[in-house]
Amino acid sequence: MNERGMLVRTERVGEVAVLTIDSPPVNATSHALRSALKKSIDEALLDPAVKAIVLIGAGRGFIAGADISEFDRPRAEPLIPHIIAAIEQGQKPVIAAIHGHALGGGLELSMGCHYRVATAEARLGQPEVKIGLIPGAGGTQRLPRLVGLKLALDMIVGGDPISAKTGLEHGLIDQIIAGDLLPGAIAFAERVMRDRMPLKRVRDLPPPSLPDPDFFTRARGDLLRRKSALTAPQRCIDAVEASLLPFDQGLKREAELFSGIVFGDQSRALRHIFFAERDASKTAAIPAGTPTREIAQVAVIGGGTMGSAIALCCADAGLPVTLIEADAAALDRAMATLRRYYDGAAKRGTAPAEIERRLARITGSTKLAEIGAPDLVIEAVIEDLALKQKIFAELDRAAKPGAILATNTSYLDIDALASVTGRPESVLGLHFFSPATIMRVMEVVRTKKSTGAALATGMAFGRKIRKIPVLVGACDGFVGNRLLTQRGREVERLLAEGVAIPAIDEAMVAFGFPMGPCAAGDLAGLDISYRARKQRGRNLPLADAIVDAGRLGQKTGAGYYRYEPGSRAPIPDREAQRIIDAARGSTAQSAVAPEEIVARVLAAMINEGARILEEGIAERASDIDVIWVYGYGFPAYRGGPMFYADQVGLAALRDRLAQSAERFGDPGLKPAPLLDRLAREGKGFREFVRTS
Ligand code: 3H9
Repeated sequence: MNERGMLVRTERVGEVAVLTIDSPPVNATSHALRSALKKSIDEALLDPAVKAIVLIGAGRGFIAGADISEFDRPRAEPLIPHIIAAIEQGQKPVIAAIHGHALGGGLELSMGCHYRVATAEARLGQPEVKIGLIPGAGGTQRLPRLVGLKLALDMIVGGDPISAKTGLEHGLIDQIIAGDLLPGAIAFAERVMRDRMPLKRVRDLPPPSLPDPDFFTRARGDLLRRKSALTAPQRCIDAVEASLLPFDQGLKREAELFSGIVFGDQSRALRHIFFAERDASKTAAIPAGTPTREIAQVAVIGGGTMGSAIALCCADAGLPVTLIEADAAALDRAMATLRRYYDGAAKRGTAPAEIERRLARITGSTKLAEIGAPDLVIEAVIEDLALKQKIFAELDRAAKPGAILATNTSYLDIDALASVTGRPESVLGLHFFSPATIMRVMEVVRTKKSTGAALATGMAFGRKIRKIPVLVGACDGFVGNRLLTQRGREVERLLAEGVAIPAIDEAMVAFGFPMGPCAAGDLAGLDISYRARKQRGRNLPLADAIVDAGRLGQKTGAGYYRYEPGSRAPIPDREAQRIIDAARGSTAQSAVAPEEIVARVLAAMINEGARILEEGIAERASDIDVIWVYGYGFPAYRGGPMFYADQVGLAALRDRLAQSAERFGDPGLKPAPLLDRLAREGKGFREFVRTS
């Protein structure tokens, strides 16, 4: 919005009216913006001095689409199609001038204009599918008419944007403007007037032609093979197929399909995650304007699975990194891991020169004194407090003043690590999730003494290496692993009742997890959680029995399942069941319904989430959702455990937990006080706001 509070500003340049859309941060088409835009276009169309109109965005881009926060409410007119109708019915050329992003409703609006010009760096896309929607303002009808069915379907079902160059090649863009966009767009408008170029209405183009008769059957088959539980991609195909119909019929079909999913659970959950992901970086612990230290150089201590992966994340993001290992043999192993990763990257298409550049950013050494002058050191050695304290004391001496010392511990006391240094204010946790090169989330753990500047730097570092950083409090397991522990306890209880291993996994996969908890344990290595339990004096007799039998998961060819050499496919194994039966002293099988398995496992996790919120370990429920969606594969279309809890209803959850606590004699299952309170007040976790 400009200084006069106007969302759309009109200026005249000769006979061209320039309408600048100015609604930070991304010019999303809120109701207010749509109203202002419709009014400005109507005025320009009526003004006899105006012969052509240029639409341009102020700030970072053209328009990022509809205002996603408005989809929970009934849509208020004017809608984007009304604005497009005004343009199409008008007799003056309207040119969309695109820089940055033209996404969703933004691209749809531009396709309602007669011409589109763009800067070379502009990105054009229909990302609605990523928030569980289809384009709803004519995109499924106009895009295929402009670029053909194949590219349109790819863009609408995949949701990824294309470049202006690709847009130009396929007829979406009429011209790429080399210099400044606005003068270039005005010059284009003047040419349209001078040469009396036709007012091209995309709706008047003939329907796209089918590349082959099986085109849509194949597209549906591809989707089926991906076994996606998402509804939106299917609806996208249906809507694009309707572009074969006469335009208005296709538009009507699009509107029906859009209405059918916009209030559905999947889209609501995905929209929640969209905002949750962005909210995670806003935290009261880091006041606005807190300075961050620039991270130009990183050191990683420990080149095991985690340490190597963290070094790779840094190198991939352009950061030079020194990797320190205890001895030459361990360093060789770590370097071999890095090379294997880049061999994989080469197979996936990364150019050899790029791989060389990334590898060259990683220097290995066996001496802590050789860390150089990093701005950030991340310790990722085994979970041994005494060893970590020794390393932190040494790091405090070796690292330059002001450098941040971080630990990747999953559960050890970070304050105890900070206490051995002379810079406890610069110590924090940076907890990565396995596999760290893939999982997008990172917990930034604050200690009692970490300063806002240190935390802000940790968060900025997370963004720099393309993670979603979430600030959490220090405690045993932080946020993610505390819920994981509860999941493990409930799985153990189900196993003890005689529920078969595959039955548990199948139920969780049917709910939407990419793999079940037992298969996930096999993948991660069962010895890791086993060791963590033993260090803390905890037992899970059945899970322990599997490890005690030498079955550590995929790496030993057997865990909860068995694995053929070279294969990661879990095969149900009688021997694993026999070990569990021996440990529980029974062979009696019990059939618990899949829905009941899921409900029990999730209730235990959600209860822990409530405790975490109450203790202030997470700032808001949606942070827990972000951690579980991006750190553990909780299905995004279910919104994360706390969002899901709100859908189920907290009163029902509380009653279930109370019954389970009594039935199993486990006080850990008693409803958390916060869950109980919110349930009594008829509220959800979404409404929980910390007051202290
Ligand atoms: C649609 O268009 C449906 C149509 O078919 C019409 C149907 C009738 N709405 O991501 P960032 C906020 S559906 C509301 O951090 P970046 C965002 O929350 C829409 N808010 O920046 C954040 O706020 P805050 C289709 C939005 O530079 C701030 O803007 N479009 C929207 O990393 C900055 O965002 C999409 O799905 C929005 N549409 O990335 C595009 N977009 O500062 C969604 C952003 O308070 N957006 N915000 O945290 C994006 O992909 C990225 O935001 C974008 C910028 C690439 C644009």
